[in-house]
Amino acid sequence: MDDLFYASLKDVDRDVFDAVSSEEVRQEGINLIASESLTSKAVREACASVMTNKYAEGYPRKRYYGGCENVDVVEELAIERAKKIFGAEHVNVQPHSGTQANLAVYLAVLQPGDKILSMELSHGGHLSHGYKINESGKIYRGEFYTVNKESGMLDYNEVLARAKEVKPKIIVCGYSAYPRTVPFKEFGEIAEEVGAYLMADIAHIAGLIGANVHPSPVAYADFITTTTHKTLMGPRGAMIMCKEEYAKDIDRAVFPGTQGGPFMNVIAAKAVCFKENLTQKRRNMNAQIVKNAKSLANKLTTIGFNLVSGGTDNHLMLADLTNKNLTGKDAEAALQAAGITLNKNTVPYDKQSPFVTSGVRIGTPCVTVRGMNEGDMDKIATWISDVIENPSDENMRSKIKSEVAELCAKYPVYK
Ligand code: DSN
Repeated sequence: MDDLFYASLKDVDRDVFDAVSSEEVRQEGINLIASESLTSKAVREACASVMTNKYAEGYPRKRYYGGCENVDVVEELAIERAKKIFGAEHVNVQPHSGTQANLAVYLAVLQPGDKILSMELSHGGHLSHGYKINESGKIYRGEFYTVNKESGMLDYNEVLARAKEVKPKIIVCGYSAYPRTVPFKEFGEIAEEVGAYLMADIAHIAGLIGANVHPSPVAYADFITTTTHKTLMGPRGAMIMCKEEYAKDIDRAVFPGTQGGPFMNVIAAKAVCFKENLTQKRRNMNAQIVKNAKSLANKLTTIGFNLVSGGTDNHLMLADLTNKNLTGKDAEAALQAAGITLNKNTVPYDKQSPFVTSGVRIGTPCVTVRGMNEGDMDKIATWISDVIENPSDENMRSKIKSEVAELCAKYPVYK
């Protein structure tokens, strides 16, 4: 081995080392991005392990490469633990991302041109649910349902009527920006009535489901996909769960259908995060994520914010800023300048473009993981309000920025 092989990142590549160090500092700020979380040291150790070196096309004990005895152990552990968390019959832990997982399900059961019925993107859906600029909408035909205009919530009769009109091959439920409980049972009934498969994309709420603070789709959905890096607090990646009768089709659709070699270091980290999710500590944490979201939503409502659907049942809320005369884009920038990171987001029936938007999405996973509680949510709500009501007041922003730093110092992420 040469010297380069043993040298540390700091010595080999100062540019990358500095960017990583700055990212560590940035992550000590307030992060309200609903789709992000923080990984444990153990998860990060597995991610950075020597398993990154191993090719393992195939599945445990049926590989196309020699030397897979150790990676087989971690893949089997990941599968077994995921089954335990969710009570699923079959699990595939190889998908590299949520979009890859969704595409594999479509490949397993759809033919080109078949119809996917899912939530309209601007109402909280996802690109990979049949949207036309994504492969899912190029190969298959995306048709969409919406939330009810008055309530901002899903309406069973409206979705059923749309399903009867579209006659889809698959219905997708589970969202990126829906603050309410997903009615999986009702979706199961609708899918049965129109003879469609049901796929639940639980990426955002998987940790909440594992902790029993959101109902599970397992009894109703044919296929369940999720990323592992949101409320599950695992590495960036995904998995698919399904009934045993679809196991072979799903496995074939992942490999060799849509992917080659699995990322075995990431699968090792998935196994670790699933073990963590089986503990009472993680269940409590997911319950606290929901409590904090409710608390933040209540405070924001009290001080004059319009939340889509009037509040939240899960880890996120959508604030409609139309009454504040500020776009989501400008609110995101103003809050960032005050040390608060979140993302602009369309609200249902938005008149602004997806790049500008009328709203912001606010999520509580990251602040909860580091230990913040309901009292801290009150402070965060007040800062959000002060910044949004005074978007060009730089003095106010810098005052808030130091208060934010003070609160964050009480809850360090990387000790
Ligand atoms: N899952 C999306 C989000 O909610 O941020 C990104 O694809």
